[in-house]
Amino acid sequence: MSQRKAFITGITGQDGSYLAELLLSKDYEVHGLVRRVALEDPGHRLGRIAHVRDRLILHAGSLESFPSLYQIVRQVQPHECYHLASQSFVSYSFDDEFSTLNTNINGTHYLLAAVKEAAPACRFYFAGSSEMFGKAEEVPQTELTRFHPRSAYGISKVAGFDLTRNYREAYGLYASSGILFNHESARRGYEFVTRKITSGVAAIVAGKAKQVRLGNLEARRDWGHAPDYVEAMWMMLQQGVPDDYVVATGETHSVREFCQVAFSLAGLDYRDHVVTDALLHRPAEVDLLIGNPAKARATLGWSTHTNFQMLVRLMVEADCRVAGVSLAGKAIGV
Ligand code: NDP
Ligand code: GDR
Repeated sequence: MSQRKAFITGITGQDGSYLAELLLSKDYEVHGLVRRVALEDPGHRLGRIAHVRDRLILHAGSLESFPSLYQIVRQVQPHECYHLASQSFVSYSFDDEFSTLNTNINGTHYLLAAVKEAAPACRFYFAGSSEMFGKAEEVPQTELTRFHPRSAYGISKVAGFDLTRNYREAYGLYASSGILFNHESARRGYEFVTRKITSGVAAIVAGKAKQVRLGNLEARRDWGHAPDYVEAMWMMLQQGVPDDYVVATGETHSVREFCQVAFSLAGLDYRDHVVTDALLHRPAEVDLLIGNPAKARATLGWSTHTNFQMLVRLMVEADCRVAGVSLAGKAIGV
C-alpha cells in the first residue's frame, strides 16, 4: 500500500505536535498548515515541532483564507485531515467574540468545503470540545447530551460540529468529531490554568516569583493527558463509518485541587502563594463538565494511560526542568 498522507491544521499547537509525532511513528507522510509568520520566525513559533520539523512538510496558509486551504488540499491530496486549528482560549473569546467566531466557524467551513471539492475521499476530523455542553443538562455528558454553550468559543465549536455532521450527511464525507474534554501536557499553552500553575510553581521553586494569580479556584474540569487524546483522534478516522465520540477521563478535579497537588510536589503550601483576582473570573462559567467516554472505550478501544496525579507531576517536573531547578529547588543542568 502506498504511504498514507495526513494534513494537520494547528500542527504548531499542543495537540498538533503530539498528533504529528504519532502519525510519523505510524509512517504517515505528515503535512501541516502553518501561518506565514510562523515560517518567518520558526525559532519562536515552531517550538513544539522543532524536534520533528525536518520530517514534516509545512504549508503556509490561514484559516481565514479559503483559497489557501483549497490549494493545499488539492495539492497534497491527503487521506486524512485533522482540523485542530482554532482560537482555542475560552477566556479570550469573551474579549473578542468576532475573531473567535470568524476564525473558528469560517475556518471549519472553508476546510470542509475544500476537502469536499478537492479531495472528497479524504477522512476529516473536527476538534469539538466539552465547552459545547456549557450549562450542562446532565452529568456526566455523553454524545447524546444537548449542547448549551456559554461562550463565543463554545458557540463556534457547536457550529463546527454541526457543519461537520452536515457534510457527512449531505455530501457523504467521512467526517467525525471528537468531543474532547480538557487535556494538558508539558506542551500546554501558558495561558491555560494548568500550565499557569505548574510554570508558576517552577518559577517559585527557582526563586524567580513568589505568587501565582488565578481566577475561580472552585472551577472543576475533567483533565486528561494530551498524548492519550490524539490517539483517539486517529482511531476515529480508522473506523468503518464516521461518527462522533466523547473523549474524557470521567473524573473531575477543581483548580484548587490542582494547586494543592502541584505545590505539594515542591514541598509548598499553595495557600502561601496563590492569590485570587476577581478580574480573572469569566462572565459566564460552564457547569460541571465530566465526560462519559464509554462509547470511545467500547467502539474505538480507547483508554487513558495517565491519571490526574501523574499528569500534575509530569507537568511540574517538566516546568522545573525548563526553569533549571529540581523539585527540591536545586539547580540542574538544562
Ligand atoms: P492550541 O491553542 O495549542 O493550538 C491552536 C493551533 O491553531 C495553533 O497551531 C495555532 O497556530 C492554530 N491557529 C489558530 N488560529 C489560526 C489561524 N487563523 N490560521 C491557522 N492556524 C491557526 O490548541 P490545542 O492544541 O490545545 O487544541 C487543538 C484543538 O482542539 C483546538 O481547536 C481546540 O479548540 C480543541 N480542543 C482542545 C482541548 C484541550 O483541552 N487542549 C479540548 C477540546 C478541544 P499558531 O501556532 O500560529 O498560533
Ligand atoms: P478551558 O481551560 O477554559 O476549560 O478551555 P482553562 O485552563 O483556560 O480554564 C479552566 C478553568 O480554570 C479556571 N481558572 C483559570 N483559567 C485560566 N486560563 N487562567 C486562570 O488564571 C484561571 N483561574 C481559574 C477557568 O475559569 C476555567 O473554569 C480548555 C481549552 O483547551 C479549550 O480550547 C477546550 O475546548 C477546553 O479546554 C475543553
